[in-house]
Amino acid sequence: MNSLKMSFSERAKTSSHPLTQRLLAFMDAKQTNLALSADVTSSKELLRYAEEIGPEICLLKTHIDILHDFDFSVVKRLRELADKHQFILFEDRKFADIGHTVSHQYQGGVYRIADWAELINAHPLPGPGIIEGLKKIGLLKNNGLLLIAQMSSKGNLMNSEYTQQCIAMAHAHKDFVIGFITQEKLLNDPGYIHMTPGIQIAEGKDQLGQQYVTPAMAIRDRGNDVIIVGRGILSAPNPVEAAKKYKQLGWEAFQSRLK
Ligand code: S5P
Repeated sequence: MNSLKMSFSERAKTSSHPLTQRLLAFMDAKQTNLALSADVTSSKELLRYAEEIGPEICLLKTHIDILHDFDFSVVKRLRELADKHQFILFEDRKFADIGHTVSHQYQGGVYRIADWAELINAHPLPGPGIIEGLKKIGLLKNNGLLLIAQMSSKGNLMNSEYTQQCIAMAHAHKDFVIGFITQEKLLNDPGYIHMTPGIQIAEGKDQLGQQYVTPAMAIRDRGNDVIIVGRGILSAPNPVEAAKKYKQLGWEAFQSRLK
């Protein structure tokens, strides 16, 4: 069956990964395929957005290392808000080193990412060892991994051969890799989730190479599942209203592809 035509709850049944099942269930129940990229530098702001925008999203993406006032109580509170509002926590750490090193970066250090972020991402560039290093830590906790198969930024080096190798690496670790960061749907397996950044209401770009497409282009035309929105929401005059708008646009685009 064409996975583009399936509801998220139907797709949940095709995956044995508890995180995939939970994410797809949230999406279906809350009728949202919106992820907030909460790229802010103060923990107060981060927690405020999680509380206020939490009801609109299926997933909250952090760059925890850009907080100027991090301490572990912030992620404890974030976890409480994720459970209260039913969204997944995704730390956008973009691991990119050998397996041994990433296992420490994931489990330890100041951030102890594996303890609170059920979802992380990695560049497959170093080879399968990076997945093995992360999986060693994450699998026992029922965490999951997204492989970065394509990027939104202009001039990035990920050609189609790289993307294909990334898909092959995902298949070899289907117990831990739950999907991709990508600009387009990569394969028809309903168990993989395609998440896409570089989204704003209108097409465009920023001053540093970021390129934007609209929610409809990303979801309806290119077959992605989740839109990841940062400044489109955070820089709006009213971020909560903006989040509601993106939620509506993302969901309408998803509905239109079911027809
Ligand atoms: O290809 C990518 C992959 C990612 S994860 N392009 C991206 O922009 N991202 C992330 O998505 C980026 O690190 C940032 O946190 C977010 C986009 O933010 P926006 O403000 O441009 O919407």
